[in-house]
Amino acid sequence: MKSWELITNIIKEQGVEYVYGIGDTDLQWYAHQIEGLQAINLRYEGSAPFMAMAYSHLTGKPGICSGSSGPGVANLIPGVLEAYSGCVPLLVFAPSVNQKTEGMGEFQECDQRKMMEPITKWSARIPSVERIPWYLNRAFSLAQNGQPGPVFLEMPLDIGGRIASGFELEVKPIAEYKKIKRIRTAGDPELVQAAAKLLLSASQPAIIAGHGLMLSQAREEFREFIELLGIPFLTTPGGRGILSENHPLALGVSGIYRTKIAKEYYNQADLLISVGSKNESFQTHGWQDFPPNAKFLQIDIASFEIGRNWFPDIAIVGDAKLVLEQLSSVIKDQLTKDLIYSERPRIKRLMRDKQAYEEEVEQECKTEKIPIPAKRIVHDVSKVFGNDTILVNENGSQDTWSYCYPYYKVQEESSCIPVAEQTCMGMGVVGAIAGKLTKPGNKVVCITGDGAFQMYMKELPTAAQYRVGCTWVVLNNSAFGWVKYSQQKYKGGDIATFKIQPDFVKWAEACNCYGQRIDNPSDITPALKKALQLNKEGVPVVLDFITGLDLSHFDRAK
Ligand SMILES: Cc1ncc(C[n+]2csc(CCOP(=O)(O)OP(=O)(O)O)c2C)c(N)n1
Ligand SMILES: [Mg+2]
Repeated sequence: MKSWELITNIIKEQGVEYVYGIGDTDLQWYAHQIEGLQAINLRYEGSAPFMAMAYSHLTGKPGICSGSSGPGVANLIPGVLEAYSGCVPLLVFAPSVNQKTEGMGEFQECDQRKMMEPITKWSARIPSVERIPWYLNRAFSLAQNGQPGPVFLEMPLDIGGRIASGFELEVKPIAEYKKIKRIRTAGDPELVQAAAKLLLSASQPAIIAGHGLMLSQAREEFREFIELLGIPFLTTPGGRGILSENHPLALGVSGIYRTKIAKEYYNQADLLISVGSKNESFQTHGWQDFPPNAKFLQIDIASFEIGRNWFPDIAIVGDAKLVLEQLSSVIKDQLTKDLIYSERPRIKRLMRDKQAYEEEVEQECKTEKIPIPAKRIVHDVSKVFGNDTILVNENGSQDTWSYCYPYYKVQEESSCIPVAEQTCMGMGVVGAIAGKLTKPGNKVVCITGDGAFQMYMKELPTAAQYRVGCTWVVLNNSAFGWVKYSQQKYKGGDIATFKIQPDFVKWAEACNCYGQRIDNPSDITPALKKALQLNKEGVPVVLDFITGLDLSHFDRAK
C-alpha cells in the first residue's frame, strides 16, 4: 500500500464520502480507486475548499480537499480562510518538496505551512510514513473538536512519493487507525442554574442562533428550548436553517439582513441569548444592534469567544446541544404553569405582526418593474422552490435580498449553505455543486450576483460532467453592484460597471448546461419551473435575470 493510499483509506474509514481537488494530487488519485470514496475533480483548486465546506455543512463531517505544491496550495487560501472564519472542519492536504533537497530551489518549493498557519487550527508536515495514522488521527480530532476549523497537512515527496508512483508501505492501514469521534462538553451546572433564573425572569427574551448550533447538530434541542419559554429567534447566516422560517418564533437573519418585525421585537428585548455565534460585524451592525435594555447570556463552545464583543451577564462554555438540553431540563423543573408558547400574549401578537408583514412583502414583490427588482426574483424563487430546498448564499448586494425573511423563506426540510464573515465571492457558486452532490434528493439553488458568478463560473463544466442538477439564479446588473453603489454615492461616479459582459446563456450552453435570459416578471415562474424540471434530469441550469441595483434592504435593517 502507498502512503497516499493509506490516507485515503483512513478518510474513508472516517465516513467521509467526497474529496475535492483538480485531480493532480495522489489524494484525488487514490480516492478515485476506492469504493465508497469519490474524488470530485474540478477545473480550479480554489473551488475545492468551498465545496468541502458545503459538504461539511450538510453532513456534519469534516470536508476534505487538496492542492498540488506551491501555486496549488496558494489557490486554496481563500476557501481555507473562509472555513477558518466560519469554524468549518476541513482537512486540507498537499504534497511538498523532497526534504533532502529542501531550500535548494526545488520545483514549486515554498513555505506552505507558514502560508496556512494563520488560517488553520494546525498546519503540519507528516515527517515519516510510520506517523501517517498519528497525523491523521490528530487532524480529524483537531478539526472537529472544540471550536472546529480547518487543518493543513503536507506530505514531502520523500514520504508520499512522486505523483502516481509512491512508496510501498508495510503498515496495515485500518488496524493502526482509531476512528475519531466528536467530544462534547457540557456547561457548568452552577452557571446553567443561574442562566435558567435569568431566562425565567425575562419578559421579552430573544435569541441569536449561530453557526455553532449547526456544527453541534442541535436542531431538536434548540426547538425544545425556544418553545419551552417562547423565545423568538434570529439566526446568523450560518445558523439559518436550524428551523424552518415558517416556525412561529422565526424572525429571520440578524444584523444587516434583519427585517421589520425582527427589528421591532429585538430592540425591545430584555434578555438576549447568543448561542454559537461570534457576534461579528455584519451580524450585529458593527455591534450596534444590542437591545438597549437587555441582559446578555452567551453560550459558546470556545471560551475565546466569550465577551469578545458584547460582554455577557452570564456565559456558559459548552457544546450547544448539551447546554440547551441542560437549560431545558432545569427550566422544565422550575416552570410553574405549563403554557404552550403560542398561547403567550407576546407570541400571539408577534405571530399576528409577522403574518401582516408577510402579506405586505407579498404585495411589495408583485412589482412589474423592468429591470426586475432583485426582491421580486428572490421572492418568486422562494415560492417556486419551496420546501426541501438548499439555498446557497453569495455575497453581493442584490443576492442578499435572499438573506432577508420573508423575501426568501427557508422552509420545511430545507437548509442553507452560508458564507462566513469573510464573505468570499464565488463560494456559493461552487458550493451549489457540492450541495447537490451531497444531497441529491434536495432542490439546490444558488442566488448570486453576476460578479461573483464570473469569479467561479469556470466550474460549470464540472457540474455538467457530474450531472449535477442545481440552478444558478444570476442577478445580473452588469456590475460589482455593491461597489458601484458606494462609489456613486460617495464619489459621484463608478469604475465597477462592466463595459463588456459575457453572455451567460451562451456560456452555459458552451459548458453543456442549460441557460435562459429573463427580462420580464411574467417569465420568472415559468423559467424557475423549467429549471427544476431540468435539474431533476441532472442538467445544471443558469438563469440570467436582468436586474438593477436596490440596496434599500440594508438601509431598512439599521
Ligand atoms: C473574493 C472577494 N473579493 C471582493 C469582495 C468585495 N465585494 C463584496 S460584494 C462585491 C461586488 C459583488 O458584485 P456582484 O456579485 O455582481 O453582486 P451585486 O452587488 O452586483 O449584486 C465585492 C467586490 C468579496 N466579498 N470577495
Ligand atoms: Mg452585479
